[in-house]
Amino acid sequence: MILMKYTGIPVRSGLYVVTGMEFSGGRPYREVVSACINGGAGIIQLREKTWSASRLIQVGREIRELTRKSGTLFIVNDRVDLALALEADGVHVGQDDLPLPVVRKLAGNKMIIGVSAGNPREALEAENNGADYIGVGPVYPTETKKDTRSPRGLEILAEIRQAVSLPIYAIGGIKLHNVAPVIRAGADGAAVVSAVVGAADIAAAARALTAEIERAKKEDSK
Ligand code: TZP
Ligand code: MG
Repeated sequence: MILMKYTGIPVRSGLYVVTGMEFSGGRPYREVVSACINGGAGIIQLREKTWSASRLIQVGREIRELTRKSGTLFIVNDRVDLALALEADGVHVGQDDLPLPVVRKLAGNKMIIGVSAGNPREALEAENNGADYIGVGPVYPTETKKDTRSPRGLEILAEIRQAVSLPIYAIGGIKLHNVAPVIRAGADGAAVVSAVVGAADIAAAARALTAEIERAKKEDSK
């Protein structure tokens, strides 16, 4: 179980689900998020790049309600203003978003801040500037994010693991069949979009991934 440095909030599991409505076939947000939670996701991130602020707030409120009831962490992608307005547990920023010190100033010390890092230098900088966790990716090739860098591979994940002590979530092309190696390479958890929100049975997909992550972690600690 991972503890976030500032908040001390425990995370239910190593599965981090990032939303993306275009992958979930028109199913209502409430249904998708409830299924992720029922399947054991520890973190849900609201990530809808094309949505207006008003739609994000509307759906964010529903997610806040569902995540709060279940003890699941709720993270908002990119927007610290929306994260604050929604009383989310945290915000996730990339290298081209507001710089971490600025986000920390706005968010205060009670909010989780996750930062995307693609190499050890970015990861160390995030750690030194007070990030709570690092997202590393894309580890494997992915069709979900078009503007992303080339796949980082398990080697860079392992290098980043050596460089920082923060919790690491690997992302990008992670599926049930290839999640164990990312845990073995040093990730504390796996962040996925299509493998869960694109599944026919979202809860079952989340449950299987959660179990596989936990199995790989146990194997790792033997
Ligand atoms: N950041 C790096 S890869 C990615 C994001 C948001 C998309 C991951 O999606 P999928 O479907 O799990 O490959
Ligand atoms: Mg971003």
